[in-house]
Amino acid sequence: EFWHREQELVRTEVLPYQWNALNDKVEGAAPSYCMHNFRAAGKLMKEKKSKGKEFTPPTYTFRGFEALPDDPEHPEEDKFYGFVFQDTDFSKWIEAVGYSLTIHPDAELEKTADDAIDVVCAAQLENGYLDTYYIINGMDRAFTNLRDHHELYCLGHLVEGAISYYQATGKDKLLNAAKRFADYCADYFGPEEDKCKGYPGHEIAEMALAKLYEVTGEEKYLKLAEFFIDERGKAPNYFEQEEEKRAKLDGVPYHKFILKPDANWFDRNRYWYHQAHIPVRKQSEAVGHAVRGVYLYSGMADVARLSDDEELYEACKRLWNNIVTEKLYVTGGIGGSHMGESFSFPFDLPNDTAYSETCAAIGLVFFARRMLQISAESKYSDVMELALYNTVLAGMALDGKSFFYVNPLEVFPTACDRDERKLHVKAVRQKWFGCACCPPNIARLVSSLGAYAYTQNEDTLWTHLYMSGVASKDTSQGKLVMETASELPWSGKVKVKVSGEVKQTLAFRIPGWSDSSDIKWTCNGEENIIHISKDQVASGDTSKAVIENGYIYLEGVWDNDEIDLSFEMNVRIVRSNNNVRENVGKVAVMRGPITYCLEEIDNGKNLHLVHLDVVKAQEAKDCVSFTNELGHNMAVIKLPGFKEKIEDDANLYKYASSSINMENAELRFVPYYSWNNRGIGEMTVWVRN
Ligand code: FUB
Ligand code: ZN
Repeated sequence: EFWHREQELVRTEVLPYQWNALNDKVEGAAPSYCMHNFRAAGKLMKEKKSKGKEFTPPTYTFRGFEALPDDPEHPEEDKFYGFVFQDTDFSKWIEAVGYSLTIHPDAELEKTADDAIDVVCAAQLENGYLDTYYIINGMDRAFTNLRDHHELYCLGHLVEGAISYYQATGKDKLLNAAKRFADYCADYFGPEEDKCKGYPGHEIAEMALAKLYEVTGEEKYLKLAEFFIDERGKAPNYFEQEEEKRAKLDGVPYHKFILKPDANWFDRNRYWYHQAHIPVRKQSEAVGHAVRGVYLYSGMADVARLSDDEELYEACKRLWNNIVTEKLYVTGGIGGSHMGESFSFPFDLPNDTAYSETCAAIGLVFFARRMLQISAESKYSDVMELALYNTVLAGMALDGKSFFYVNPLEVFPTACDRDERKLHVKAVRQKWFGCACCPPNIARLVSSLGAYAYTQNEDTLWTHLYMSGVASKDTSQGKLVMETASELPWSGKVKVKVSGEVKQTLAFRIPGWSDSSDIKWTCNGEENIIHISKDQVASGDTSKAVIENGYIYLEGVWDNDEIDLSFEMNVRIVRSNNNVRENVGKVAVMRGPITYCLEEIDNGKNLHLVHLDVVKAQEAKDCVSFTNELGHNMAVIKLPGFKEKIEDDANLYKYASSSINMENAELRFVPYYSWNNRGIGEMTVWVRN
């Protein structure tokens, strides 16, 4: 089954590999220094304890946003290395470990994790503060650069990692450490007069604190999340005030940045990057750093749900709609611009210079999941599924051993290191990154996918993603068990067996990609069948089911019943809204939740000269076949097209009336997520027609 393979890959390949990476033991890969830093901070804490009053704490020196050893062969034992947020490599890893242990107990992995937790906890200050960057470099400057220095981002990841590990194992050592750091922050930040009015430069603490509130029931965590959300973007801007204070501390003149006469667009709008340009509740356009954006929106959705905050929910809806109507790639990626890894202006979705960071697609999945928790509407789950099957999966090689950070929709390898605009685009997955945010993010999402497939309230269980597996729900009448066997993403056939003799409404998503759906089910020995058309109009005995917001709701007392869902899955040839300048005159091929692409290995060089014959392609029969060539079963699509012959005469320019030599070509499309698993070469999602 599709996702089981991915989860097994995470367990057997990715987690051990990442543990080595965290310990700088992957040959040829950029060192992480993550565990090195925890050890260095732990050593310092030990020294502090043994020296007592004699201990002289380090005083802060800024050694760069990324500090690297002078001699890479011999990093100094006591120094902090890596990015200011390097601790989060551990936090994401332990989060993935927790989820993975829930699916598959593994004593050896748990032991490794327990030992790692000991190292991490030994680095914590007595007051609860835990970010090795400042512990090692000098606490005198802690919380003086919230805009750039990620301390609250480290808090957020630590909290999420600790919760996952606690829920998986019942062990609360890391959870207690995370709570102590959160308590320290709750004492430090807040609306009270004597507290700091700052908020995270990189969001995540908002959703993490909301989760911590749900796990512990302690209101102060939700209040802190709310505070962070509501302070953001208020005037006067906190980041600006903070910068002014810092200039004083550094004894340097302070120039209000945005008033600099020669400031470019990006600088004039620098608080967009942090979604801090206007108060969050007033925001309608997704702007700035894309990962930060969707992490913020996820936190907003959590707080809106937990506090019944209608105004905040409205802002979430506006931001969601803006993303999906103007800023979403056909691969489910977001954040098209490499300038600040950010959302670009409306409809700017470049293919060959796309940023489309893996983490940003993951953040979109987080946001979708949270919107679904408030209101089950397939407009969220359709996009969640698109992001998952395409950009998120493309972020990892099929053997789990290399990763993409940037996910372009078109690649000409020669240009990647020669065209300045494409220097961020890699034509081949990397073993690891100095800034290794994406690989552990994939690991934590893939190993917790069950939580995205379902949501529930007291009387309803929703299925959003069709993954094979067992879901169970404790109800006041007993346990409901739902066993799903899904053929997705290659066929739209899903079988669900329900048992438990429990009265419950079961809701199933009708995928937006399906041209029609047939739902057959038995309940109390009675057989029912309903046909749903593309525009979601039902025929058959419609008294037995309700269709709402893209979900079919079946109510009943279920016991040993079967539900057959059959979603018609055809090849779809799609075009963009013509505001997307890049894609005019081009089409993309999709089938079910999968977006396809052409690769050089199948279609030869010069993919810019390839045309799809849309008319013939739409009529093509038997164009889908299955292959196991990449070690797992996947559907490939062959469609008729043409290829312009390369012109090898000496004329760079000629009259437009001069003929172009075309030859027929059978185009072989493969799933986008599988690209670059067969060596380096050209790739394109959008094809001329
Ligand atoms: O800043 C922390 C992480 O590094 C961000 O989420 C990524 O976009 C990368 O910049
Ligand atoms: Zn990332």
